[in-house]
Amino acid sequence: MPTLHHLNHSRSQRILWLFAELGLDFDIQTHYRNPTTSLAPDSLKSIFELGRSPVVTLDDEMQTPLAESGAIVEYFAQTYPDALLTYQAGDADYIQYLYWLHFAEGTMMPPLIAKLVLGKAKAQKKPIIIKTIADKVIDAILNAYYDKNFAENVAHVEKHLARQVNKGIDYFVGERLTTVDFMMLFPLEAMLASQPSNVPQHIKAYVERMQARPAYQEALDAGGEYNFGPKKSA
Ligand SMILES: N[C@@H](CCC(=O)N[C@@H](CS)C(=O)NCC(=O)O)C(=O)O
Repeated sequence: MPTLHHLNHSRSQRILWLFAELGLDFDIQTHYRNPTTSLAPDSLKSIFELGRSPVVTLDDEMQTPLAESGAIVEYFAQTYPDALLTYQAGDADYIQYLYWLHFAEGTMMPPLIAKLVLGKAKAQKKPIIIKTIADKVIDAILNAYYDKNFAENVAHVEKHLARQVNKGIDYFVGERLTTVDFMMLFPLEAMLASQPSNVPQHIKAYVERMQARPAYQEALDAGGEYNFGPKKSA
């Protein structure tokens, strides 16, 4: 049985959702972020030397840790082909499928993380003189690159999802749930959780559709703390 090394409030929610959609039996070991630094605890380093999550260990002889959420979703999609979570070379949707699968970590996540980290740096307490200068530098970096880059990505995703909706399709790519949905939901729901008023309509509707899936809900229950999930109504 595979073991998922899960980190609270993290990309490993992708894997919990994937496992729930596949109806897979698995063990879960939860590691908790340091509440001050948000970094993963050292316990994860004993599993995988970079100490990041998600990581899956398999019951194979090699005990090789399988890391990178994109690699994990591909591994399980290929191990369970009957679940039809991929498109293959020769399929009409293959190029789009491949593009968006890699877009998630390759293009969407980097400016999102940079904005998050720089926002945290700005919010940190510091003497007023240092703060004034530091904030100017941070704003200059954001203005020069990350804000524009992120806004372009969001517009690109929104346009794509509008095309899917016009075709009457609920999913990110092709005509059915694929590994792209597991990969793309995380940055989109992180964005929706942190700046709900700035999220365009098709992205918002897509996130809500995926979050309403029974397997997604099951994954939420399995994972515990997750800041980017749907807001619980009071
Ligand atoms: N590209 C990797 C990123 C892995 C990653 O950075 N995970 C974050 C959680 S979302 C992490 O473990 N952060 C804790 C740390 O860096 O200490 C993936 O998709 O799996």
